Amino acid sequence: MNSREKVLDKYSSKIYKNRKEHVIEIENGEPNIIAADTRAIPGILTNRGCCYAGCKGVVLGPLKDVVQIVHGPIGCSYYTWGTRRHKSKHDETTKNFSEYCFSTDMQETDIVFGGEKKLKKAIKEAVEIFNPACIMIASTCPVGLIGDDIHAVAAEAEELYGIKVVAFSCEGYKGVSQSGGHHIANNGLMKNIIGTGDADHVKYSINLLGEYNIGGDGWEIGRVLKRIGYNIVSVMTGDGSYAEMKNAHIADLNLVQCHRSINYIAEMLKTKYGTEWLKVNFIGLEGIKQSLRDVAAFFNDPDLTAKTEAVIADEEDEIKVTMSEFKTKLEGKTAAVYVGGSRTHHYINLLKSLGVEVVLGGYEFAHRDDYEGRQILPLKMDADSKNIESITVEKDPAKFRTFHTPERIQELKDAGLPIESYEGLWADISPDAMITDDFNHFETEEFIKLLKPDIFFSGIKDKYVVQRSGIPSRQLHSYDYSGPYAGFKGAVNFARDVTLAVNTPAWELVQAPWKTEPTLEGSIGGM
Ligand code: CFN
Ligand code: HCA
Repeated sequence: MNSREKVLDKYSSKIYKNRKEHVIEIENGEPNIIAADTRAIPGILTNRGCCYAGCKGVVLGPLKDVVQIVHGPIGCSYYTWGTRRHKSKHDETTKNFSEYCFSTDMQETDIVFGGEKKLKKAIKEAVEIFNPACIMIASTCPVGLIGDDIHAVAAEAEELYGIKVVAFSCEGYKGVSQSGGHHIANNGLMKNIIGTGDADHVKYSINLLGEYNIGGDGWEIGRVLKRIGYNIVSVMTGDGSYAEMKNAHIADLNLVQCHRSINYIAEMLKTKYGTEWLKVNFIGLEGIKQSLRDVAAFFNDPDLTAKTEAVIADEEDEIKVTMSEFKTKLEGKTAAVYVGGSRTHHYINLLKSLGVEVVLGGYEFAHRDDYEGRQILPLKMDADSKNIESITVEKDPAKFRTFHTPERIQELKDAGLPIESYEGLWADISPDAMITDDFNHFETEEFIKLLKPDIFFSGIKDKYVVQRSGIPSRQLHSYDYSGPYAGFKGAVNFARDVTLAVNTPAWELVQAPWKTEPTLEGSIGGM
Protein backbone atom coordinates (compact mmCIF):
# COMPACT_ATOMS: atom_id res chain seq x y z
CA MET A 1 0.00 0.00 0.00
CA ASN A 2 1.29 3.49 -0.74
CA SER A 3 0.86 6.42 1.69
CA ARG A 4 -2.44 7.53 0.18
CA GLU A 5 -3.99 4.10 0.47
CA LYS A 6 -2.64 3.60 3.99
CA VAL A 7 -4.40 6.75 5.19
CA LEU A 8 -7.64 6.30 3.26
CA ASP A 9 -7.83 2.65 4.29
CA LYS A 10 -8.52 3.66 7.88
CA TYR A 11 -11.81 5.37 6.99
CA SER A 12 -15.23 3.75 7.04
CA SER A 13 -16.52 3.00 3.56
CA LYS A 14 -18.78 6.07 3.49
CA ILE A 15 -16.00 8.49 4.44
CA TYR A 16 -13.57 6.65 2.18
CA LYS A 17 -15.87 7.21 -0.79
CA ASN A 18 -15.88 10.95 -0.13
CA ARG A 19 -12.23 11.50 0.78
CA LYS A 20 -10.73 9.41 -2.02
CA GLU A 21 -11.82 12.15 -4.44
CA HIS A 22 -9.97 14.81 -2.38
CA VAL A 23 -6.72 12.97 -1.67
CA ILE A 24 -4.86 12.44 -4.91
CA GLU A 25 -1.50 11.72 -6.44
CA ILE A 26 0.13 12.58 -9.69
CA GLU A 27 0.31 9.49 -11.90
CA ASN A 28 2.58 9.27 -14.95
CA GLY A 29 3.14 13.01 -14.71
CA GLU A 30 -0.61 13.75 -14.87
CA PRO A 31 -2.57 14.70 -11.78
CA ASN A 32 -5.84 12.92 -11.24
CA ILE A 33 -8.90 15.15 -11.19
CA ILE A 34 -9.47 16.47 -7.67
CA ALA A 35 -12.82 17.12 -6.00
CA ALA A 36 -12.80 20.62 -4.47
CA ASP A 37 -15.21 23.26 -3.10
CA THR A 38 -17.63 20.61 -1.83
CA ARG A 39 -19.23 20.22 1.61
CA ALA A 40 -16.97 19.10 4.44
CA ILE A 41 -18.07 15.87 6.11
CA PRO A 42 -20.13 16.71 9.21
CA GLY A 43 -18.17 15.94 12.36
CA ILE A 44 -14.78 15.77 10.67
CA LEU A 45 -12.11 18.14 12.04
CA THR A 46 -11.74 20.32 8.97
CA ASN A 47 -9.49 23.40 8.98
CA ARG A 48 -12.08 25.41 7.06
CA GLY A 49 -13.80 28.57 8.22
CA CYS A 50 -17.24 29.95 7.40
CA CYS A 51 -18.88 32.40 4.99
CA TYR A 52 -18.73 35.24 7.56
CA ALA A 53 -14.98 34.60 7.96
CA GLY A 54 -14.49 34.94 4.19
CA CYS A 55 -16.63 38.07 3.83
CA LYS A 56 -16.10 40.13 6.98
CA GLY A 57 -12.84 38.57 8.18
CA VAL A 58 -10.94 38.29 4.93
CA VAL A 59 -12.17 40.76 2.29
CA LEU A 60 -13.91 43.56 4.23
CA GLY A 61 -11.90 43.37 7.46
CA PRO A 62 -8.79 45.26 6.30
CA LEU A 63 -10.75 48.33 5.08
CA LYS A 64 -9.48 50.61 7.81
CA ASP A 65 -11.70 53.71 7.48
CA VAL A 66 -14.91 51.66 7.59
CA VAL A 67 -16.79 50.99 10.83
CA GLN A 68 -17.69 47.33 10.42
CA ILE A 69 -20.59 46.35 12.62
CA VAL A 70 -21.10 42.63 13.08
CA HIS A 71 -24.78 41.93 13.60
CA GLY A 72 -24.86 38.79 15.70
CA PRO A 73 -23.93 37.31 19.06
CA ILE A 74 -20.67 38.63 20.54
CA GLY A 75 -18.64 35.44 20.04
CA CYS A 76 -18.55 35.88 16.24
CA SER A 77 -16.81 39.24 16.75
CA TYR A 78 -14.69 38.48 19.77
CA TYR A 79 -13.10 35.31 18.44
CA THR A 80 -12.16 36.97 15.14
CA TRP A 81 -10.89 40.21 16.69
CA GLY A 82 -7.38 40.99 15.47
CA THR A 83 -6.41 37.41 14.63
CA ARG A 84 -5.66 37.81 10.93
CA ARG A 85 -2.73 40.24 11.20
CA HIS A 86 -3.80 42.44 8.26
CA LYS A 87 -1.74 45.46 9.23
CA SER A 88 -2.77 49.05 8.66
CA LYS A 89 -1.59 52.60 9.30
CA HIS A 90 -3.52 55.79 9.59
CA ASP A 91 -2.43 59.00 7.90
CA GLU A 92 -3.58 62.63 8.09
CA THR A 93 -6.57 62.03 5.84
CA THR A 94 -7.57 58.42 6.50
CA LYS A 95 -9.20 57.35 9.73
CA ASN A 96 -8.29 53.93 11.05
CA PHE A 97 -10.81 51.87 13.03
CA SER A 98 -8.93 48.58 12.68
CA GLU A 99 -8.20 48.18 16.37
CA TYR A 100 -11.88 48.26 17.29
CA CYS A 101 -14.39 45.43 17.39
CA PHE A 102 -17.99 46.53 16.69
CA SER A 103 -20.86 44.19 17.45
CA THR A 104 -24.59 44.38 18.17
CA ASP A 105 -24.07 41.71 20.84
CA MET A 106 -27.39 39.98 20.10
CA GLN A 107 -29.14 38.41 23.05
CA GLU A 108 -31.94 35.88 23.32
CA THR A 109 -34.60 38.61 23.33
CA ASP A 110 -33.25 39.98 20.04
CA ILE A 111 -33.48 36.51 18.53
CA VAL A 112 -37.08 36.17 19.70
CA PHE A 113 -38.32 39.70 18.95
CA GLY A 114 -35.95 40.66 16.12
CA GLY A 115 -32.64 42.53 16.17
CA GLU A 116 -33.22 45.40 13.73
CA LYS A 117 -33.84 47.97 16.48
CA LYS A 118 -30.57 47.08 18.11
CA LEU A 119 -28.74 47.35 14.79
CA LYS A 120 -30.20 50.84 14.17
CA LYS A 121 -29.07 51.88 17.63
CA ALA A 122 -25.56 50.55 17.00
CA ILE A 123 -25.30 52.51 13.74
CA LYS A 124 -26.46 55.71 15.51
CA GLU A 125 -23.90 55.20 18.26
CA ALA A 126 -21.09 54.55 15.72
CA VAL A 127 -21.98 57.70 13.75
CA GLU A 128 -22.06 59.82 16.93
CA ILE A 129 -18.78 58.54 18.31
CA PHE A 130 -16.68 57.93 15.20
CA ASN A 131 -18.28 59.96 12.39
CA PRO A 132 -17.16 57.50 9.67
CA ALA A 133 -17.67 58.07 5.94
CA CYS A 134 -18.71 54.46 5.54
CA ILE A 135 -20.32 51.77 7.69
CA MET A 136 -20.55 48.11 6.72
CA ILE A 137 -22.85 45.62 8.39
CA ALA A 138 -22.04 41.90 8.35
CA SER A 139 -24.57 39.40 9.62
CA THR A 140 -23.77 36.11 11.32
CA CYS A 141 -25.84 32.89 11.42
CA PRO A 142 -28.82 33.77 13.64
CA VAL A 143 -29.65 36.90 11.63
CA GLY A 144 -30.41 34.87 8.53
CA LEU A 145 -32.49 32.45 10.59
CA ILE A 146 -34.70 35.13 12.15
CA GLY A 147 -34.88 37.24 8.97
CA ASP A 148 -33.71 40.71 10.12
CA ASP A 149 -33.63 42.91 7.01
CA ILE A 150 -30.16 44.42 7.34
CA HIS A 151 -30.33 45.85 3.80
CA ALA A 152 -33.40 47.93 4.64
CA VAL A 153 -31.72 49.15 7.85
CA ALA A 154 -28.63 50.10 5.81
CA ALA A 155 -30.67 52.02 3.22
CA GLU A 156 -32.53 53.91 5.95
CA ALA A 157 -29.29 54.79 7.77
CA GLU A 158 -27.68 55.96 4.54
CA GLU A 159 -30.55 58.44 4.06
CA LEU A 160 -30.60 59.50 7.67
CA TYR A 161 -26.88 60.17 8.16
CA GLY A 162 -25.80 61.01 4.59
CA ILE A 163 -22.95 58.47 4.65
CA LYS A 164 -22.37 55.20 2.80
CA VAL A 165 -23.91 52.20 4.60
CA VAL A 166 -23.61 48.77 2.99
CA ALA A 167 -25.00 45.50 4.34
CA PHE A 168 -23.59 42.03 3.68
CA SER A 169 -25.73 38.94 4.29
CA CYS A 170 -22.79 36.66 4.95
CA GLU A 171 -24.27 34.30 7.51
CA GLY A 172 -21.69 31.68 8.43
CA TYR A 173 -23.72 28.72 7.26
CA LYS A 174 -23.93 29.93 3.65
CA GLY A 175 -21.99 27.83 1.15
CA VAL A 176 -19.32 25.32 2.08
CA SER A 177 -16.41 27.47 3.32
CA GLN A 178 -14.95 31.00 3.44
CA SER A 179 -15.15 31.03 -0.34
CA GLY A 180 -18.84 31.97 -0.56
CA GLY A 181 -18.10 34.93 1.72
CA HIS A 182 -15.42 36.24 -0.64
CA HIS A 183 -17.99 36.26 -3.42
CA ILE A 184 -20.62 38.08 -1.33
CA ALA A 185 -18.06 40.72 -0.27
CA ASN A 186 -16.84 41.21 -3.85
CA ASN A 187 -20.37 41.66 -5.19
CA GLY A 188 -21.23 44.20 -2.49
CA LEU A 189 -18.06 46.25 -2.98
CA MET A 190 -18.51 46.33 -6.73
CA LYS A 191 -22.20 47.24 -6.54
CA ASN A 192 -21.93 49.91 -3.86
CA ILE A 193 -18.42 51.35 -3.68
CA ILE A 194 -16.12 50.82 -6.66
CA GLY A 195 -16.83 53.48 -9.28
CA THR A 196 -18.42 56.01 -6.92
CA GLY A 197 -15.30 58.21 -6.66
CA ASP A 198 -14.41 61.09 -8.97
CA ALA A 199 -10.59 61.09 -8.94
CA ASP A 200 -8.76 61.83 -12.18
CA HIS A 201 -6.82 59.19 -14.06
CA VAL A 202 -3.07 59.11 -13.48
CA LYS A 203 -0.39 57.53 -15.67
CA TYR A 204 0.85 54.00 -14.90
CA SER A 205 -1.93 53.43 -12.43
CA ILE A 206 -2.71 50.05 -10.93
CA ASN A 207 -4.93 48.40 -8.35
CA LEU A 208 -3.45 45.61 -6.29
CA LEU A 209 -6.18 43.02 -5.82
CA GLY A 210 -6.18 40.06 -3.42
CA GLU A 211 -3.35 41.48 -1.26
CA TYR A 212 -4.33 41.77 2.38
CA ASN A 213 -1.13 43.12 3.95
CA ILE A 214 -0.66 40.18 6.28
CA GLY A 215 2.48 40.91 8.32
CA GLY A 216 3.07 43.94 6.05
CA ASP A 217 3.26 42.03 2.70
CA GLY A 218 1.36 44.75 0.83
CA TRP A 219 3.73 47.46 2.09
CA GLU A 220 6.75 45.59 0.75
CA ILE A 221 5.07 44.95 -2.63
CA GLY A 222 3.96 48.60 -2.76
CA ARG A 223 7.50 49.79 -1.99
CA VAL A 224 8.88 47.97 -5.04
CA LEU A 225 6.04 49.00 -7.37
CA LYS A 226 6.36 52.65 -6.35
CA ARG A 227 10.14 52.48 -6.81
CA ILE A 228 9.58 51.47 -10.43
CA GLY A 229 7.14 54.33 -10.94
CA TYR A 230 3.64 52.88 -10.67
CA ASN A 231 0.81 54.77 -9.02
CA ILE A 232 -1.25 52.55 -6.75
CA VAL A 233 -4.87 53.67 -6.87
CA SER A 234 -6.19 51.12 -4.41
CA VAL A 235 -5.21 47.95 -2.62
CA MET A 236 -7.97 45.41 -2.11
CA THR A 237 -8.03 45.30 0.67
CA GLY A 238 -4.81 45.28 2.74
CA ASP A 239 -4.26 48.62 4.49
CA GLY A 240 -7.06 49.63 2.11
CA SER A 241 -9.83 52.14 2.51
CA TYR A 242 -13.26 53.15 1.32
CA ALA A 243 -11.69 56.46 0.27
CA GLU A 244 -9.32 54.74 -2.18
CA MET A 245 -11.56 51.95 -3.32
CA LYS A 246 -14.20 54.36 -4.65
CA ASN A 247 -11.74 55.30 -7.40
CA ALA A 248 -10.53 51.81 -8.32
CA HIS A 249 -12.27 52.06 -11.70
CA ILE A 250 -9.81 54.69 -12.98
CA ALA A 251 -6.72 52.43 -12.83
CA ASP A 252 -5.09 51.22 -16.05
CA LEU A 253 -4.51 47.69 -14.84
CA ASN A 254 -5.51 45.31 -12.05
CA LEU A 255 -2.85 43.05 -10.56
CA VAL A 256 -4.34 39.96 -8.93
CA GLN A 257 -2.25 38.39 -6.15
CA CYS A 258 -4.82 36.08 -4.49
CA HIS A 259 -7.03 35.05 -7.32
CA ARG A 260 -9.26 32.84 -5.18
CA SER A 261 -10.65 35.61 -3.02
CA ILE A 262 -11.05 38.38 -5.59
CA ASN A 263 -11.28 37.06 -9.15
CA TYR A 264 -14.92 38.21 -9.09
CA ILE A 265 -13.93 41.91 -8.79
CA ALA A 266 -11.19 41.53 -11.42
CA GLU A 267 -13.69 40.12 -13.87
CA MET A 268 -16.46 42.61 -13.02
CA LEU A 269 -14.02 45.53 -13.48
CA LYS A 270 -13.09 44.10 -16.86
CA THR A 271 -16.71 43.76 -17.93
CA LYS A 272 -17.88 47.13 -16.58
CA TYR A 273 -14.85 49.36 -17.19
CA GLY A 274 -12.72 47.30 -19.60
CA THR A 275 -9.80 47.20 -17.13
CA GLU A 276 -7.42 44.35 -17.97
CA TRP A 277 -6.15 42.15 -15.16
CA LEU A 278 -2.95 40.26 -14.77
CA LYS A 279 -2.29 37.38 -12.39
CA VAL A 280 0.84 38.12 -10.38
CA ASN A 281 2.75 36.38 -7.59
CA PHE A 282 4.95 38.54 -5.40
CA ILE A 283 6.09 35.61 -3.25
CA GLY A 284 9.53 34.21 -4.17
CA LEU A 285 12.12 35.80 -6.40
CA GLU A 286 11.16 34.08 -9.65
CA GLY A 287 7.50 35.05 -9.16
CA ILE A 288 8.34 38.66 -8.30
CA LYS A 289 10.65 39.11 -11.28
CA GLN A 290 8.19 37.52 -13.71
CA SER A 291 5.31 39.59 -12.31
CA LEU A 292 7.23 42.88 -12.54
CA ARG A 293 8.26 42.07 -16.13
CA ASP A 294 4.67 41.17 -17.07
CA VAL A 295 3.40 44.48 -15.69
CA ALA A 296 6.09 46.40 -17.58
CA ALA A 297 5.19 44.49 -20.78
CA PHE A 298 1.56 45.54 -20.34
CA PHE A 299 2.49 49.24 -20.23
CA ASN A 300 5.01 48.72 -23.03
CA ASP A 301 7.07 51.81 -22.23
CA PRO A 302 10.87 51.59 -22.71
CA ASP A 303 11.61 53.80 -19.66
CA LEU A 304 9.42 51.69 -17.42
CA THR A 305 10.99 48.49 -18.74
CA ALA A 306 14.49 49.84 -18.10
CA LYS A 307 13.52 50.99 -14.59
CA THR A 308 11.99 47.56 -13.90
CA GLU A 309 15.22 45.80 -14.82
CA ALA A 310 17.30 48.25 -12.78
CA VAL A 311 15.11 47.80 -9.69
CA ILE A 312 15.16 43.99 -10.05
CA ALA A 313 18.97 43.98 -10.35
CA ASP A 314 19.41 46.27 -7.36
CA GLU A 315 16.93 44.51 -5.07
CA GLU A 316 18.27 41.08 -6.00
CA ASP A 317 21.82 42.19 -5.44
CA GLU A 318 20.98 43.31 -1.92
CA ILE A 319 19.60 39.94 -0.82
CA LYS A 320 21.58 37.45 -2.92
CA VAL A 321 24.30 36.56 -0.43
CA THR A 322 21.95 36.24 2.55
CA MET A 323 19.52 34.06 0.57
CA SER A 324 22.28 31.68 -0.50
CA GLU A 325 23.57 31.44 3.08
CA PHE A 326 20.10 30.36 4.24
CA LYS A 327 19.88 27.94 1.33
CA THR A 328 22.98 26.06 2.51
CA LYS A 329 21.17 25.40 5.80
CA LEU A 330 17.90 24.31 4.15
CA GLU A 331 18.97 22.39 1.05
CA GLY A 332 17.44 18.91 0.93
CA LYS A 333 14.71 19.54 3.53
CA THR A 334 11.09 18.63 2.89
CA ALA A 335 7.91 20.53 3.74
CA ALA A 336 4.16 20.22 3.96
CA VAL A 337 2.27 23.34 2.86
CA TYR A 338 -1.36 23.64 3.60
CA VAL A 339 -3.12 27.02 3.47
CA GLY A 340 -6.55 28.36 2.43
CA GLY A 341 -6.97 29.02 -1.23
CA SER A 342 -3.85 30.33 -2.95
CA ARG A 343 -0.82 30.56 -0.70
CA THR A 344 0.16 26.90 -1.02
CA HIS A 345 0.91 27.47 -4.68
CA HIS A 346 2.43 30.90 -4.09
CA TYR A 347 5.00 29.57 -1.60
CA ILE A 348 6.15 26.48 -3.51
CA ASN A 349 8.65 28.34 -5.67
CA LEU A 350 10.09 30.32 -2.79
CA LEU A 351 10.66 27.03 -0.95
CA LYS A 352 12.13 25.45 -4.09
CA SER A 353 14.59 28.31 -4.46
CA LEU A 354 15.78 27.54 -0.91
CA GLY A 355 16.25 23.86 -1.78
CA VAL A 356 13.12 22.73 0.11
CA GLU A 357 10.80 20.22 -1.57
CA VAL A 358 7.06 20.21 -0.90
CA VAL A 359 6.02 16.60 -0.29
CA LEU A 360 2.50 17.25 0.99
CA GLY A 361 0.29 20.10 -0.10
CA GLY A 362 -3.25 21.27 -0.47
CA TYR A 363 -5.85 23.89 0.23
CA GLU A 364 -8.70 24.33 2.68
CA PHE A 365 -11.31 25.67 0.30
CA ALA A 366 -9.78 26.22 -3.14
CA HIS A 367 -11.80 25.56 -6.29
CA ARG A 368 -10.65 23.27 -9.06
CA ASP A 369 -9.10 26.13 -11.02
CA ASP A 370 -6.74 26.84 -8.11
CA TYR A 371 -5.37 23.34 -8.62
CA GLU A 372 -5.65 23.12 -12.38
CA GLY A 373 -5.11 26.71 -13.52
CA ARG A 374 -7.32 28.35 -16.06
CA GLN A 375 -7.13 29.85 -19.48
CA ILE A 376 -9.82 31.80 -21.18
CA LEU A 377 -8.93 31.30 -24.80
CA PRO A 378 -10.39 32.31 -28.08
CA LEU A 379 -11.49 29.21 -29.93
CA LYS A 380 -12.80 30.61 -33.17
CA MET A 381 -12.43 33.95 -34.84
CA ASP A 382 -13.62 35.45 -38.06
CA ALA A 383 -11.14 36.99 -40.49
CA ASP A 384 -10.85 40.43 -38.89
CA SER A 385 -10.57 38.99 -35.35
CA LYS A 386 -13.98 40.20 -34.28
CA ASN A 387 -16.65 37.95 -32.81
CA ILE A 388 -14.27 35.89 -30.81
CA GLU A 389 -15.85 32.87 -29.28
CA SER A 390 -14.01 32.01 -26.11
CA ILE A 391 -14.19 29.20 -23.62
CA THR A 392 -13.42 29.03 -19.97
CA VAL A 393 -11.38 25.90 -19.67
CA GLU A 394 -12.15 25.53 -15.98
CA LYS A 395 -15.73 24.64 -16.84
CA ASP A 396 -14.74 21.72 -19.02
CA PRO A 397 -12.74 19.09 -17.11
CA ALA A 398 -11.92 17.16 -20.25
CA LYS A 399 -10.17 20.20 -21.71
CA PHE A 400 -8.05 21.41 -18.85
CA ARG A 401 -4.97 19.62 -20.07
CA THR A 402 -5.23 21.00 -23.57
CA PHE A 403 -3.65 24.29 -22.51
CA HIS A 404 -1.64 26.13 -25.06
CA THR A 405 2.12 26.26 -24.62
CA PRO A 406 3.60 29.50 -23.25
CA GLU A 407 4.93 30.26 -26.75
CA ARG A 408 1.48 29.85 -28.30
CA ILE A 409 -0.06 32.04 -25.60
CA GLN A 410 2.50 34.74 -26.36
CA GLU A 411 1.68 34.51 -30.07
CA LEU A 412 -2.01 34.88 -29.34
CA LYS A 413 -1.37 37.78 -26.97
CA ASP A 414 0.87 39.47 -29.51
CA ALA A 415 -1.98 39.17 -31.99
CA GLY A 416 -4.06 41.20 -29.53
CA LEU A 417 -6.36 38.36 -28.55
CA PRO A 418 -7.97 38.21 -25.15
CA ILE A 419 -5.98 35.65 -23.22
CA GLU A 420 -6.32 35.56 -19.50
CA SER A 421 -4.48 32.80 -17.87
CA TYR A 422 -3.09 31.74 -14.57
CA GLU A 423 -1.49 28.62 -13.30
CA GLY A 424 -2.68 26.43 -10.48
CA LEU A 425 -0.98 24.18 -7.98
CA TRP A 426 -0.28 21.47 -10.60
CA ALA A 427 2.07 23.79 -12.44
CA ASP A 428 4.70 23.85 -9.71
CA ILE A 429 4.16 21.13 -7.14
CA SER A 430 6.59 18.22 -7.22
CA PRO A 431 5.34 15.19 -9.19
CA ASP A 432 5.90 13.04 -6.09
CA ALA A 433 3.79 15.18 -3.77
CA MET A 434 0.67 14.00 -1.98
CA ILE A 435 -2.20 16.43 -2.54
CA THR A 436 -5.19 16.78 -0.28
CA ASP A 437 -8.15 19.08 -0.55
CA ASP A 438 -9.99 20.19 2.63
CA PHE A 439 -7.31 18.52 4.75
CA ASN A 440 -8.51 17.33 8.15
CA HIS A 441 -6.76 16.70 11.46
CA PHE A 442 -6.79 12.92 11.12
CA GLU A 443 -5.06 13.13 7.74
CA THR A 444 -2.58 15.70 9.10
CA GLU A 445 -1.43 13.31 11.81
CA GLU A 446 -1.40 10.27 9.54
CA PHE A 447 0.52 11.90 6.71
CA ILE A 448 3.03 13.37 9.18
CA LYS A 449 3.79 9.86 10.42
CA LEU A 450 4.23 8.53 6.92
CA LEU A 451 5.94 11.39 5.09
CA LYS A 452 7.84 12.96 8.03
CA PRO A 453 8.30 16.46 6.56
CA ASP A 454 11.01 18.62 8.16
CA ILE A 455 8.60 21.55 8.52
CA PHE A 456 4.83 21.98 8.34
CA PHE A 457 3.32 25.25 7.09
CA SER A 458 -0.33 25.79 7.97
CA GLY A 459 -2.46 27.63 10.54
CA ILE A 460 -3.28 27.93 14.20
CA LYS A 461 -5.74 25.05 14.25
CA ASP A 462 -3.09 22.41 13.73
CA LYS A 463 0.16 24.20 14.64
CA TYR A 464 0.48 22.68 18.09
CA VAL A 465 -0.74 19.22 17.07
CA VAL A 466 2.09 19.23 14.55
CA GLN A 467 4.72 20.54 16.97
CA ARG A 468 3.82 17.88 19.53
CA SER A 469 5.04 15.32 17.03
CA GLY A 470 8.45 16.98 16.96
CA ILE A 471 7.99 18.82 13.67
CA PRO A 472 8.35 22.59 13.57
CA SER A 473 5.42 24.58 12.25
CA ARG A 474 5.31 28.04 10.70
CA GLN A 475 1.96 29.67 10.17
CA LEU A 476 1.49 30.70 6.58
CA HIS A 477 -1.77 32.49 7.38
CA SER A 478 -0.56 34.91 10.07
CA TYR A 479 3.23 34.37 9.70
CA ASP A 480 3.13 33.88 13.49
CA TYR A 481 4.53 37.20 14.74
CA SER A 482 6.73 37.79 11.71
CA GLY A 483 6.59 39.12 8.15
CA PRO A 484 6.51 40.52 5.61
CA TYR A 485 7.21 37.41 3.54
CA ALA A 486 6.31 38.91 0.15
CA GLY A 487 8.66 40.81 -2.12
CA PHE A 488 12.45 40.86 -2.08
CA LYS A 489 12.96 41.77 1.59
CA GLY A 490 10.12 39.45 2.59
CA ALA A 491 11.89 36.48 1.00
CA VAL A 492 14.81 37.05 3.39
CA ASN A 493 12.49 37.17 6.43
CA PHE A 494 10.89 33.92 5.30
CA ALA A 495 14.25 32.19 4.69
CA ARG A 496 15.47 33.32 8.13
CA ASP A 497 12.32 32.14 9.95
CA VAL A 498 12.33 28.75 8.21
CA THR A 499 16.06 28.27 8.86
CA LEU A 500 15.60 29.03 12.55
CA ALA A 501 12.55 26.76 12.82
CA VAL A 502 14.11 23.76 11.09
CA ASN A 503 17.51 24.02 12.76
CA THR A 504 16.46 24.75 16.33
CA PRO A 505 17.77 21.98 18.64
CA ALA A 506 14.48 21.92 20.61
CA TRP A 507 12.87 19.54 18.10
CA GLU A 508 15.31 16.80 19.02
CA LEU A 509 13.99 16.91 22.59
CA VAL A 510 10.40 16.23 21.55
CA GLN A 511 9.71 12.53 21.36
CA ALA A 512 7.38 12.06 18.40
CA PRO A 513 4.98 9.14 19.03
CA TRP A 514 5.86 7.60 15.68
CA LYS A 515 9.53 7.42 16.70
CA THR A 516 8.76 4.92 19.45
CA GLU A 517 5.56 3.27 18.24
CA PRO A 518 5.02 1.35 15.01
CA THR A 519 3.41 3.52 12.32
CA LEU A 520 1.39 0.69 10.84
CA GLU A 521 -1.73 0.06 12.88
CA GLY A 522 -4.19 -2.73 12.24
CA SER A 523 -7.75 -1.74 11.47
CA ILE A 524 -10.69 -3.06 13.49
CA GLY A 525 -10.76 -6.83 13.36
CA GLY A 526 -6.99 -7.02 12.97
CA MET A 527 -7.11 -6.81 9.15
S1 CFN B 1 -4.72 36.35 3.40
FE1 CFN B 1 -5.58 35.16 1.75
S2 CFN B 1 -4.31 34.41 0.17
S3 CFN B 1 -7.45 35.77 0.84
FE2 CFN B 1 -7.69 33.74 1.48
S4 CFN B 1 -7.22 32.48 -0.22
FE3 CFN B 1 -7.53 33.02 3.89
S5 CFN B 1 -7.21 34.38 5.53
MO1 CFN B 1 -5.93 32.52 5.95
S6 CFN B 1 -4.03 33.08 4.91
FE4 CFN B 1 -5.27 32.08 3.43
FE5 CFN B 1 -5.41 32.75 0.99
FE6 CFN B 1 -6.38 34.46 -0.54
FE7 CFN B 1 -5.49 34.47 4.19
S7 CFN B 1 -4.29 31.03 1.68
S8 CFN B 1 -6.87 31.05 4.48
S9 CFN B 1 -9.41 33.24 2.80
N1 CFN B 1 -6.14 33.53 2.61
C1 HCA C 1 -10.07 32.48 8.41
C2 HCA C 1 -8.87 33.36 8.68
C3 HCA C 1 -7.57 32.61 8.67
C4 HCA C 1 -7.43 31.67 9.84
C5 HCA C 1 -6.01 31.26 10.06
C6 HCA C 1 -5.70 30.01 10.80
C7 HCA C 1 -6.43 33.67 8.70
O1 HCA C 1 -10.00 31.55 7.62
O2 HCA C 1 -11.10 32.75 8.98
O3 HCA C 1 -6.48 29.05 10.80
O4 HCA C 1 -4.61 29.97 11.35
O5 HCA C 1 -5.58 33.64 7.85
O6 HCA C 1 -6.43 34.49 9.62
O7 HCA C 1 -7.45 31.89 7.45
